[in-house]
Amino acid sequence: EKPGLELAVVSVPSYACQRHTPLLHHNTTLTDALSILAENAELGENEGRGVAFRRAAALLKSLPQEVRGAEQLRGLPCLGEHSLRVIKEVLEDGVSHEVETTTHSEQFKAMKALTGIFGVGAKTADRWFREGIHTPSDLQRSGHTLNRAQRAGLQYYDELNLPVTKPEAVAIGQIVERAVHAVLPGAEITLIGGFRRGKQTGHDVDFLITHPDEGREEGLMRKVVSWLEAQGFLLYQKTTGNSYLESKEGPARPASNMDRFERCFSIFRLRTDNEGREIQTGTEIQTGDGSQTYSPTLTNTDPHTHSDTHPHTKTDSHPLPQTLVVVGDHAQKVSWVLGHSQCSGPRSWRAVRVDLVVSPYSQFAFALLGWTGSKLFERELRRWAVHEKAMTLSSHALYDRKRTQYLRASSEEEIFAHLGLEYIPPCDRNA
Ligand code: 8DG
Ligand code: MN
Ligand code: MN
Repeated sequence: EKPGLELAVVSVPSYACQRHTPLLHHNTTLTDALSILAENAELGENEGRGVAFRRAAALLKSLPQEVRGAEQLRGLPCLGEHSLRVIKEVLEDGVSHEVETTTHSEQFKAMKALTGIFGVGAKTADRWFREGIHTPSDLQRSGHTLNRAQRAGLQYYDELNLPVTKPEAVAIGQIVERAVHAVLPGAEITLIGGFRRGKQTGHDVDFLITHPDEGREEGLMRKVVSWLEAQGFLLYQKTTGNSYLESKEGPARPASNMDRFERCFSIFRLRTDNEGREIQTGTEIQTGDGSQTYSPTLTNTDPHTHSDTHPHTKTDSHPLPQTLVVVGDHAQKVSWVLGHSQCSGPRSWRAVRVDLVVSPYSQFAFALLGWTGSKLFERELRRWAVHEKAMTLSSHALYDRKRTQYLRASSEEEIFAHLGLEYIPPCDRNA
């Protein structure tokens, strides 16, 4: 009679890549609880345990309806003993004791806060935690020597922890497109990561860049980054490319399946107005009462960023009004959302994490599949490939170990077909 009883007899496949996992599902209370435990395991560098909780959560995300009682879970895969215990507790009591203890634990809170700093991983955070550093402020006061990524991470801590919205992602996409087309016309830019899966917010924005003429994409990242830097769009960037590009005497290019994509981890400086639209470079901005001109400048004090193109401006000393007006042909209102930012007063831009990847055209489908995520979906695809098909899948290629050959693909659909899987569209890869 219970509406959910038929769940038990519905057969649910055990790999997340065999299932449709939409963004919105029916069991968020349960999956939130399991995600906390997964996160805690990952922060404690217990990867296996983390994956077990993630798999259990992903299974629940794929169910067509809300689970109301533990009896509905009979026969379902992916639910280990520990996950089942947590699920039952939440179903019966509304909360799990272990989850509550975790979220309130000083260590969990500190590890989350510290790994929330761009450039800080679990190992480093744990070391700091043991030294009594629990917050970004503690870290700042500690006088620890930080690397360039961590300095940027600390500087833009608050805003990098604000979700990036879809309009902001679109605005970043327009900038990336301008940059890419300025240095290589005909190149193609694809939004990947969570936004491609239909998420409305993200922790960053991810793009994949390629060019239909194989080879034209070589060395592209460097040029794109130079263009973006010259235009003042980058607050931070770390580009990794093929080493042979750095010097003519470098090692020969490895086989195409072995090489690693040119990649750029960056922090963009995104000008924003109320709608999250990007304001064109060079727009003059003035305060509402017209008394004070605010030219969009970097307010950071890090000498490693572009002090040459953007003179430092200390705005904390004379805070600006809440609303700015863009002076020009079409005056626009600009509102501040980031007045609390550490190193600057209110201003008309925000820092956004952006990942750029360049792939050769022949590997594009693999790169697209590999960088669309979710992370668990990717992991499950590779696990399926190895254990069920004796194939090796990467973001570069698919290798058939029985036939000892690479399998070509020019679309994600072809890759799923090679793997003997039903095609799962990006919006259903939210495992
Ligand atoms: P979010 O940003 O909205 O929080 O979620 P996301 O977009 O799904 O997460 P992400 O951390 O931006 O990662 C997006 C995808 O990129 C994810 O499927 C994993 C993949 N990815 C990395 N790093 C690497 C890497 O080094 N190699 C490959 N092949 N893929 C990677 O994040
Ligand atoms: Mn992302
Ligand atoms: Mn990313």
